[in-house]
Amino acid sequence: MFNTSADPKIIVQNTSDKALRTIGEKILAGERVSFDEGVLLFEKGSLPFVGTLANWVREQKHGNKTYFNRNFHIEPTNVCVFSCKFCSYSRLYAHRDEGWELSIEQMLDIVKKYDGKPVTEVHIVGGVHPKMNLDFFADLLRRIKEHRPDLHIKAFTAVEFDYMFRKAKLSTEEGMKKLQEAGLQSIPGGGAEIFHPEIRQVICEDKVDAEGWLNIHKTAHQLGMHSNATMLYGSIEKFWHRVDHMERLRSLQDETGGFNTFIPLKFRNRNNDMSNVAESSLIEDMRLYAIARIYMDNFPHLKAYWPMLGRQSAQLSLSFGVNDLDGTIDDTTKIYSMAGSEEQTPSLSTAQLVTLIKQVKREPVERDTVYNEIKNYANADLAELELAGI
Ligand code: V47
Ligand code: SF4
Repeated sequence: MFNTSADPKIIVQNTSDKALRTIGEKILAGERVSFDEGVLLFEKGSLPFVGTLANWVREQKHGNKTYFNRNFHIEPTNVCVFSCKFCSYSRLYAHRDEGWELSIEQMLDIVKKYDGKPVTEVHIVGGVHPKMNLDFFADLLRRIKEHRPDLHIKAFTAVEFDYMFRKAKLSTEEGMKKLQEAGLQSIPGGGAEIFHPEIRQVICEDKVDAEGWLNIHKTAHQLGMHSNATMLYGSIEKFWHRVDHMERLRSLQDETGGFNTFIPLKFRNRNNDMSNVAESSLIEDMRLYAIARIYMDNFPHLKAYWPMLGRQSAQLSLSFGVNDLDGTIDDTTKIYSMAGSEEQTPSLSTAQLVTLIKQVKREPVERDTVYNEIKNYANADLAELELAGI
C-alpha cells in the first residue's frame, strides 16, 4: 500500500490535474466540496490523493482516536412485507413459515443474557412484519427499560417506522413521541440505501422513499434524538448517485445537526436477487470511505461496520477517514453473513477489537451511543482484558 499520513500539502502540490489540485487546496483550507467536485473526486481522485486528504481530515477531527462501543443486537423477525432486491435476509411474508418472529418474552430473555455485563447499547432492527405493530414495539421498549434502565435503546430503521406509523394512522411526530416515551433514545441509519429514485426504484421500489426517510430522521432530531445514516454502495449506482445521496444527508445535517455517524455499507451479492452484480474492489471501498470523509464535513463520525466489510478491510479503513468500528456485537447478526460477508460469526471481544485498532497504531476508545468517552484503551493491558474474558 502507501502511507496516507504523508503531508497532504505535498500530495496536492504535486497533482498534475488542475481541477483536482483546486479541490485539494479547498479541503486543506477547510472549505466545503461541492456536488460537482464530489463527482470529480470519484472520477479522477487516485487512492493516494483522496486517502491522504481524508486521513488529514480524520486526524484534524479525532487525532488517532478510534471509537467502538459494547452493544448487542436483537432482530425481532426476518419476515418482511417488502422485497428489496439486495436483501439476503428477509423471508417474504408469503413465506413466513421459513422465517422467525420473536415474542416480547423471547426478546427480554436476550436482554437478560447480558445482565451484569458491561454493554451500554441494544440495537434493535429487523424485517417489517405486518403483525408487529407500534403498540407491540412500545411495549417491548418499556419492558426493556423496566428491566435495565441504563441500557441505551437504539432501534428501528425509517422503513420500520414508516410502516408502523402508517398502520397506526399516526403522524411521524405522534408515532415517534409514543416510542420515545416508551424508551427509544436513538435511531440507527438503515433503510437509506441510495436515495435517488432512478436507483431506488430498481433495488427497493416498495419501501419508504428518500423524502420519507429524511423526514423521519428530521422529526427524530427535532424531538432531541440522534441518529445515524447509511448508504448502500457498490451495486448499480453511478458515482453521481452516491454524491446525490451524501448531498441530501449533508443538507439535513446543516439544518438539524442530529446525525452522529455516516456508515457506508458495501453491497454484498450472495443469496439475493442481485447476485449477478459484482461487488466493489478493496481499492474502490477505500476510495469511497475517503471521499465520504471529505464530503460529509458536518458529520462528526465515519463508521466502518466490520461484520459487513470484513475485519482486515475495516482495519485498513482507519487510514482512509474512518474513526469508528461500531461495536463488539456479541451475538449472531445474520444479515451480512447471509449476504456473503466473510464474517460468518460476527462477534469480537473487547480485547480483540482493541488489538485490531492498536495493530494499525490507532488509539482505541470505548464510547457510548452518543459518543461520550467511557474508556481509553491506549495503555490497557490486553492480557488482563483477556483474562477477564472481555
Ligand atoms: O438498510 C441489506 C443493508 C442495512 C445487504 O446505525 C445490505 O449504527 C450490503 O443499517 N449487502 C441494515 N448491505 C443495517 C444497518 C446498520 C448496521 C450497523 C449499524 C447501524 C447503525 C446500521 O443493511 C439495510 C441495508 O442497507 N443491507 N442487505 C447486502 N446484501
Ligand atoms: Fe425488508 Fe429490510 Fe430486507 Fe428490505 S432490506 S426486504 S425492508 S428486511
